[in-house]
Amino acid sequence: MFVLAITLAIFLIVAGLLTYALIRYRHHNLETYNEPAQIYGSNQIELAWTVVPALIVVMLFLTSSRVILATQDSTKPADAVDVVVIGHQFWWEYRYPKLGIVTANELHIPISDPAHPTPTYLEMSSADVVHSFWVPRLAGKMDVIPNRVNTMWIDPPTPGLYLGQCNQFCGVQHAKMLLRVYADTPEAFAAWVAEQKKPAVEDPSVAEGREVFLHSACVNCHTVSGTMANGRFGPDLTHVASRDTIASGAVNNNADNMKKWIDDPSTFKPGALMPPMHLNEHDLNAVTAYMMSLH
Ligand code: HEC
Ligand SMILES: [Cu+2]
Repeated sequence: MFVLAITLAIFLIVAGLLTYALIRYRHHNLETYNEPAQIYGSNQIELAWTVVPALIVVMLFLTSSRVILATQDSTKPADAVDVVVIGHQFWWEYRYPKLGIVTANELHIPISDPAHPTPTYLEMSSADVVHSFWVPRLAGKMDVIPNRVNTMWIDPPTPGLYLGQCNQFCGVQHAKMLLRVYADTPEAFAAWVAEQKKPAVEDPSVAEGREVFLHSACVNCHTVSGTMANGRFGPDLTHVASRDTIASGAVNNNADNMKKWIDDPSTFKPGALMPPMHLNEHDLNAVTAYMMSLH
């Protein structure tokens, strides 16, 4: 608000003088027109228009750096939640090292009560190219860069779904690399953590789909905890059915979309780095049922 007040005052002065000059000195009649006095070289005027703006810029610089330093220096409370964020072409990996959880694309965090703060500290890096984590209602942008760890923290006080978008052009499907942050009440967050910590459910009714999954290339790219599938090129699928969307927010998560996705990801996301699996109709249905059982 302080910066806004200063810039607003500058705008009003400049725009006011300009409007005044436009009206006061508009010429009506060429016959009676006299050129106003022309001033060439004036140390006073030049000094004034150099020194005054320089002082204003120094003042704006000091005010903003105070806020930036205070934000970055805040001490991390013991109850803070740690999340390792890894950007991939074109999805987000989230690892909670203290909780032993790995998930993708939908970040769950607890809301933070100002009296008892539980902020979430993000440690961010990239598996391939530069991405950028940007959820406008939570914080500023932070670039996600290979071979470098950037950090930021977020602490929304109100529960809800906060949407965002990868904000550095990272390839063909950059536009569908969406961010979804779920700020949960402490109880809802604890319940989510308890569910995610469990190994994948072994529903006997989808045993056939599990076999197809475990005997195809899926396992090279995807992890399902408790099975031999431990690939890390694609999202962790241990609890994929618990997510509202698939493919980084590209489409809603339901059996129909899941089937189309597994058959050919380019239906929704041309250029996604999962190849079309081209399973036969029977196997495709079985694998889809298996995916939808992974709550
Ligand atoms: C070459 C590696 C590769 C193979 C093989 C592969 N996938 Fe994927 N998969 C990916 C990648 C990469 C993504 C993320 C794509 C994106 O969102 O841009 C993905 C995304 C998914 C998703 C969406 C997950 C989410 O949370 O949004 C599902 C479900 C999925 N794959 C299932 C399968 C199944 C089932 C198979 C085998 C039939 C399979 N995949 C084979 C790489 C692979
Ligand atoms: Cu990206």
